[in-house]
Amino acid sequence: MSAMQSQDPQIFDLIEHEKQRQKEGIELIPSENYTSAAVMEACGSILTNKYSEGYPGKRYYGGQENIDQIENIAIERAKQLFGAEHVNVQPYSGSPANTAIYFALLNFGDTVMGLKLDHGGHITHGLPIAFSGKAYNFVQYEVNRETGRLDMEAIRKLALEHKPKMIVAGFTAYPRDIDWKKFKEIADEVGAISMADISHTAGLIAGGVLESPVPYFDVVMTTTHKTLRGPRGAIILCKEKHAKAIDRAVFPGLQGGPHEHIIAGKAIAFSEALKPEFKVYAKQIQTNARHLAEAMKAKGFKLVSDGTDTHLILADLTNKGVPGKQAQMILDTVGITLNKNTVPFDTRTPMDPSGIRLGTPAVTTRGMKEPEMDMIADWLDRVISNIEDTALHAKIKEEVKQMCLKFPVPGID
Ligand code: DSN
Repeated sequence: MSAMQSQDPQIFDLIEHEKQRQKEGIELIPSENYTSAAVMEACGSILTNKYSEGYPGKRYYGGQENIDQIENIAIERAKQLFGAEHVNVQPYSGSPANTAIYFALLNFGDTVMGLKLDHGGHITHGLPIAFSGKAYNFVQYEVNRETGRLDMEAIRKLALEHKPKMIVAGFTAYPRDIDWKKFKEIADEVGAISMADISHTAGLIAGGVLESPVPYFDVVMTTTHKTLRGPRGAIILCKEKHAKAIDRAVFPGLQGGPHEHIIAGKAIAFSEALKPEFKVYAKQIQTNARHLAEAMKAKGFKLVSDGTDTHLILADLTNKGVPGKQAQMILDTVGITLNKNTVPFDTRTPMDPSGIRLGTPAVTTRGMKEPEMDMIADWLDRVISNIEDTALHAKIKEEVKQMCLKFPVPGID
């Protein structure tokens, strides 16, 4: 019996049920993944006991001889993986990382440009009710109504009009590749700092499938747990000239003691992403997403931007007559997990939007390929086209489970 099982059976049982859910279901939330057993061991290690405010070689507490080495290894591996001049591995997660970047390089009230949340941006990219939207004067750009894609000329015009101090690119619900060079050109033209949030696509960039903003941009950040497949957390990469400001903003500006158990997990994930097999994984994520997108289109799904270049698909279910919330709820009951999502120019509300967002990082980690993508498209179609048919849902739930059990889950099986 494990220590947790005997001491706290209530939590133990819930984790066991969650294990079962993760094994028997299809995980399509595009920001989720299955991290390796090695990463999980680091995150569950005795490193959680240690405080280490400061940076390697400049800490406030004693006993740092091992911690400093771990953090330095994480930094060096991240630099190598992304070709970055400077890396801070301490941000607790994506939102604190973005906040630290703004705190480092802007003054409160400065004008910043970011993509609107319901067009694929993030709450930290200037949502009016969020800290970003309250502390800074965010001017929000949109995608084009007809194409569902960024209109770089419209973005340039907005930048020329508002002269932002920073332009934020990189998104959470945008299925297409991003023209980093063009964004950088626009930023340079108006004298803005260029900031890229590659939280969703970092694994595809590290795996060489998508172009990287790191050579061009002043600052780039990513969470470490999405396509990058590491532990929950984030890192900030920047040009050397911003290094001091970024480090000071993370600590002591915004955070206290870094989570060194997670930093150890990040270091392990970076070494995994540096291996040749990660390139194969990244390519297959994209191949699976493209295949799934085409298979969904063949079943009459309407996709925002008509497809994907990445790991992510955004479907507008208006033509299917099923709102995103209901689709998410019913798909949950058959073991298919994805999330309801607004689509650009949505006429419904964020809590009950028109769309669903799905992606392939987790299913690709399990080894699923094109034939399984066809099966997934078929199940999505049968469930959504028969949203009230509980007998059919029960049958599909069993089919989903039988397929899933053929594909091991790293860290569980
Ligand atoms: N929650 C993340 C996502 O799902 O994209 C963004 O913070």
